[in-house]
Amino acid sequence: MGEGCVIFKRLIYISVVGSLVLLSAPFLLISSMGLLSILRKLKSSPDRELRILLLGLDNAGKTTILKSLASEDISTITPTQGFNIKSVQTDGFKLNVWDIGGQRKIRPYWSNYFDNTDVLIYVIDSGDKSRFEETGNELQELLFEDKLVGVPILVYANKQDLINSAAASEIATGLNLHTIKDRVWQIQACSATSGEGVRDGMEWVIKNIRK
Ligand code: G3D
Ligand code: MG
Repeated sequence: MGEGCVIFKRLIYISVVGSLVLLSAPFLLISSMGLLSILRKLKSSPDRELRILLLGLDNAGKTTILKSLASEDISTITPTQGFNIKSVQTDGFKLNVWDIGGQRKIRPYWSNYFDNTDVLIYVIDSGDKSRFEETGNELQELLFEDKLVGVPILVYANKQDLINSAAASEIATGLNLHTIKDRVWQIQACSATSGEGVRDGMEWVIKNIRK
């Protein structure tokens, strides 16, 4: 065998191994990233940020969910005065979080935050049956918002760890979620304190981000 042939074989070997390493790199990368990072990588481009609205009545568990999602990723949490809105911004990713209900007077100003929403996440305290009607009404109003037409919605049936909590299916029926026909929706049972179910919900979000 000539020396040229050996060098040629080596070159082929190096290029095959090199390609395999290059091909597997994205998968290795994804498995080592947090969910928010994956969201960011999937959606971010220099001129477009991913916008998620995280809404629900006060005490539903939004802040706890946010903390459980964010881990080390969140760089700033800025409470906006008067609105009770938190804006979480990382590069290519923006999460607007606020408590709805009891803030009807400022509702006209909300629309600033509705612009270009990619996904709406609505959090419900599954243990607080006395407020199911109130939270259902708020959700209905959101579904009628012009700027949120067609925006995918994930409902977290939170606090599933409480013994008196309603099942996600019960909440879906009570809130008439099955009548939603103008967008994709999902209800996800979760417990923000234990973290159970939170990740599953975000995986649905990733799959259903508005194109
Ligand atoms: P909000 O941001 O929607 O207003 P918070 O709600 O995240 O501040 O949570 C309100 C309270 O509910 C907090 O209790 C929080 O610990 C609790 N909570 C949030 N998620 C869960 C859950 O999944 N299970 C249980 N059992 N409690 C939860 P405190 O006592 O701090 O007010
Ligand atoms: Mg809060």
